[in-house]
Amino acid sequence: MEDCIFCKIIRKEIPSSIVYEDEEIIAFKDVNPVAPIHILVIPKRHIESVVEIKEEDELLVGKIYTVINKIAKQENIDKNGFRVIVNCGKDGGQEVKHLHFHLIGGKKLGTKICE
Ligand code: DGP
Repeated sequence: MEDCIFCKIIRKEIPSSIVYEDEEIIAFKDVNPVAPIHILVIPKRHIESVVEIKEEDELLVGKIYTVINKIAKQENIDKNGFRVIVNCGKDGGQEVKHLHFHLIGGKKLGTKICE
């Protein structure tokens, strides 16, 4: 059993504000939102980061984007747009070692995508 904070959220050992869930994917509000909408979309399977994605995960990772599409509509940000960010590793600023997609929107975002 993974001793990872997001795995604990998946197992409901840590409370979170869940906005979407199916057998393979869960999405919940980020605890430190940087915009009015800031949701983390994650696979339930523990994949550490982008560099740990394997061929067998291709369908799952593709499905994450259709889930993001659904959530964007659900949260009413599909028309105005949003940003999807995946941090990877130390230089990428990844703090939680469980693959996650930040879905950020609900305001006009800055044009800088990195500093
Ligand atoms: P990253 O820097 O890409 O690894 O982003 C991790 C994000 O996870 C960060 O924006 C804060 C969020 N986060 C960390 N711990 C928790 C938690 O326990 N609950 C929720 N909802 N979000 C968390």
